[in-house]
Amino acid sequence: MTDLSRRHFLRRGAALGASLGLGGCFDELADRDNPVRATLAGANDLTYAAQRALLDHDALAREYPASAIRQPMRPNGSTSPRDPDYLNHLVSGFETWRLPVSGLVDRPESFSLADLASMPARTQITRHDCVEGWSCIAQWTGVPLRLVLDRVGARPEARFVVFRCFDTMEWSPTGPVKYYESVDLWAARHPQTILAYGMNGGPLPVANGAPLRVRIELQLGYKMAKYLQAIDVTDTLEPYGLGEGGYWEDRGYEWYAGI
Ligand SMILES: Nc1nc2c(c(=O)[nH]1)N[C@H]1C(S)=C(S)[C@@H](COP(=O)(O)O)O[C@H]1N2
Ligand SMILES: [Mo]
Repeated sequence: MTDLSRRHFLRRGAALGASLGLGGCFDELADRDNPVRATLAGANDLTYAAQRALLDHDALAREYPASAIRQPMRPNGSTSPRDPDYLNHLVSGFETWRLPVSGLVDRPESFSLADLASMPARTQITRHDCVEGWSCIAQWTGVPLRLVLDRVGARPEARFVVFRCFDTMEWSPTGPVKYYESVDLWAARHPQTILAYGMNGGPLPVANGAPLRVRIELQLGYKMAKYLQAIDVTDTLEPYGLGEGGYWEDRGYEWYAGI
């Protein structure tokens, strides 16, 4: 399949999803023969270059009306981190939680939730597609990541933004293996890429990543790191995890998870 016909197929898949009347989460995709599922699986073949060629910053992921929101947003992966530093923040209502944004930046800064909430906000109702084959529509509110990158002064040589998370996925002989993710600066600066502190009109629930998670609406669910602990601006992914750019990427998933 050429990239263009694959793109066409993707659009058909999205339309099919919409025509099923999916006002929220659905599990029809659990059916291995479902074409939407094939679309999601095939999305991993959409190369980075192909999507970049077809999309520019004005191309947005589809946004939905409020009537499409599913309450609550179906949680997945870590839903209740037991890590002591996370639990300390949780019991104190994230009062002293700060998000350090550092690395290849001119003005490293640690942001409190109040700092982030005082910056211009964006609210969007989008469909989250998990690679496992389910989707869920929710409303997200947060600060565009590009505003944060501009404030810290991301340097021109920066290539990636790495999201480091509180939650331990497993233990290795050298200690806890924490969830992490990364995107390139293009995706980081996309208008719908936000650091979300709000969901469906309320604060972000713990199950969905409190106090802060990223939304990257043109990519699959596993890119959308929850329980953010720190953000690094970098020119290499090598020092993180096994070097593939994310917890799941280190275990074989595609780094560029376009939908
Ligand atoms: N820190 C962290 N982020 C994560 C995960 C996780 O286990 N830990 N799971 C990912 C996956 S696979 C999905 S589908 C989404 C689920 O987000 P939700 O719980 O809001 O549905 O979070 C992603 N981000
Ligand atoms: Mo997922």
